[in-house]
Amino acid sequence: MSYFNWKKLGVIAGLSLSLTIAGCGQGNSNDESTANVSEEMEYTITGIEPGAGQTETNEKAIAEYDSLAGWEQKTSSSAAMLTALGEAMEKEEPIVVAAWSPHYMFAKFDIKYLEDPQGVFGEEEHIATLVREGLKDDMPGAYTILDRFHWELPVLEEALLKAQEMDFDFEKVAQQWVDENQETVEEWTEGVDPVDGTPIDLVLTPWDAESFSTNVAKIVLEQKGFNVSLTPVDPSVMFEAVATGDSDATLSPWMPATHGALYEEYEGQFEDLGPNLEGAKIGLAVPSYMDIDSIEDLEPAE
Ligand code: PBE
Repeated sequence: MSYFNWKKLGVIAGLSLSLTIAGCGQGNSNDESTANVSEEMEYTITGIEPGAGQTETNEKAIAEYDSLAGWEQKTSSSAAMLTALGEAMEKEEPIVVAAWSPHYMFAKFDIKYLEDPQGVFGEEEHIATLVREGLKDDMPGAYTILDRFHWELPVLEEALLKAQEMDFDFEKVAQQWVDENQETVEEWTEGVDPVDGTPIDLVLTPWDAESFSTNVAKIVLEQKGFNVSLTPVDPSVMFEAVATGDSDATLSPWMPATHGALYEEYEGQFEDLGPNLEGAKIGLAVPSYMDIDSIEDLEPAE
C-alpha cells in the first residue's frame, strides 16, 4: 500500500472514532460535557436594564442565532445580573449573562465572552463624546475640554476596580482620580479661559464607566468655573436630550453596535467629537468552567 492510501485510511479511522465518541456522548446525559446545559439554564439569558442598548442587542442575537431559538432574556438591572452571576458561580451552575467591558465583572469573576460568529454584538466598541449643535460657539472652553477628554482602557479599568472598593461613590472616586492626575487634567484644560458659573448639563447613562468618566468631566469643567449638572437617563433619552439641546453633551454613547440605532435616528442633530474610550466590548458571557465557547454551542429550546 502506498503512503497515500495509509493516510486516507487514517482519516477514515479517525472519523469513525469521533463518530463513536459523539454517539456515546449523546446517549449519556450524565456526561457533563455533552449534557444539555441550555435546558438547565431554562433557555434564559440573564440580562440587565430593559432600557439598555445591550438589551436590544441580546434580543437581536436571540432572533438571529438558530442556537437561541425559543430562548428568553430576563431583564432587571445590572446589579441583579451581577448577583445572579455570583450566586450561580458559587454553586458552579451554568449561566449566560449580558456582559460588557470595561467593567469590574471580568476582574471579579472568572468568566469568558462567548464567540459571536454572526457578529451580532459587533467587534470593538468605542464610547463617544457627543455635544449639542451650537455648543462650540456658546461655550468654546467647555467644547475644547470635552473634545480633548479621553481615556486609555487600563486607566478606566483601574478606576472601576477602585470604585468597587469605594462602594461605587463615583463622586469620590472621580475626585481622587483628578487629585492624583492633575497633569492629565491640565492637558485637557490648557489654554481654556475660565468662566464665571456658566451652567452646563451633561447627560449620562447609569453604568459604572460612564458614571466615573462623567463625574471626572464634571470636576474638570468646574475647575474652569463651569456650573455643571449631571442628568442620568436611559440611552434613548440621552440621544434625544443632546439632539434637542435640552442637554449640552454626553460622554456615554457606545458605538457602533450598542447604540447604533439611536445614533442613526438622531444623526445630524448633534456633533460627534469622536471616541473618549476605545477598546470597549459587549457580548454574552459564561463562567469559564462551562464547556462551551460560542453562542452556537448553546441549544435551541424548540
Ligand atoms: N452597557 C453596555 C450600556 C452600554 C454598553 C450596559 C454599559 C448599554 O447597554 O446601553
